[in-house]
Amino acid sequence: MILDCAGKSLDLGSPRVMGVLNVTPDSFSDGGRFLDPEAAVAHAHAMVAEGAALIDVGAESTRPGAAPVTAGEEITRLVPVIRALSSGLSVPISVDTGKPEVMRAAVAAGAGMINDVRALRLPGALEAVAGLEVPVCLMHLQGEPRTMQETPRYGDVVREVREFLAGRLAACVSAGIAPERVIVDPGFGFGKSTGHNLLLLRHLNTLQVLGRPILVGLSRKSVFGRVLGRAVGERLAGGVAAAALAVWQGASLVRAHDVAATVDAVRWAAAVREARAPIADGAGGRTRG
Ligand code: PT1
Repeated sequence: MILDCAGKSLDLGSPRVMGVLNVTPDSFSDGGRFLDPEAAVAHAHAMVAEGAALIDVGAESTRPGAAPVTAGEEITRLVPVIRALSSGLSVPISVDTGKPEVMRAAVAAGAGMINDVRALRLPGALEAVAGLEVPVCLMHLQGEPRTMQETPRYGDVVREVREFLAGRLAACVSAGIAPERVIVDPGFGFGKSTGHNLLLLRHLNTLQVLGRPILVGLSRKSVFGRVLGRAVGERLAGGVAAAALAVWQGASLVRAHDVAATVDAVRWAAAVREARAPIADGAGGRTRG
């Protein structure tokens, strides 16, 4: 499946890595490092050289407890970086935002995808995306970013996340957004306990009934701290293992900070997933389709 991201194509025929580019003063793992547009552009190019198929630029930190940002501030931080990237970068740029005015400004500056952790639930967001011609990632989030980790509650987390995403996909279609433009994401770490996150990864394959590509973001998240006892700078091996398991379960896109290592994990998991027994009839090593 090939997605058209404002003229740049994203080939999901095999799973890919989305590199994270934060232009925030307070991101949980690299806050403030890429606020300077030149440093941000250099980091994006480095991630593409490491094999990223897409760069996700965000100016609003949505990790638990992060401070809200106005649309004007988001636009001020994002637009110079997106402008600089869209001309020089071979891969598409996605913009991590829920605000309709930011979506429009980012696409006008050259972004080719919307990544919305609120799944187009802010007023005007569905209409904004309907009026743009780019793919959109719908993510599940329980509650509000600031307080979502206080009391995550589910009966059956896997089923509730799947039904939420099915509902948002239907809302997109009603708003005039073709389902072929939609990617879905269970939202690891967004209003989920350790057990909820583990169950969602264990049963990620059940999201395949939605018929849309699956994106996952686990890179450096606190669930690795809770399960493995690792600080934020020590979560690479856990993240790589999680990326492989996600691809094994059908994920098409893995959002990650550590691109080179994640690309190897994703390619390895895909190679094993696609392995087929040779036909034992003298077919000379050709494999079953
Ligand atoms: C994600 C994602 C995202 N994650 C998509 N976009 C973040 N589509 C930002 C923690 O527990 O998974 N999918 N955009 C980052 N969010 C978090 C959440 C960061 C939780 C850290 C934690 O540490």
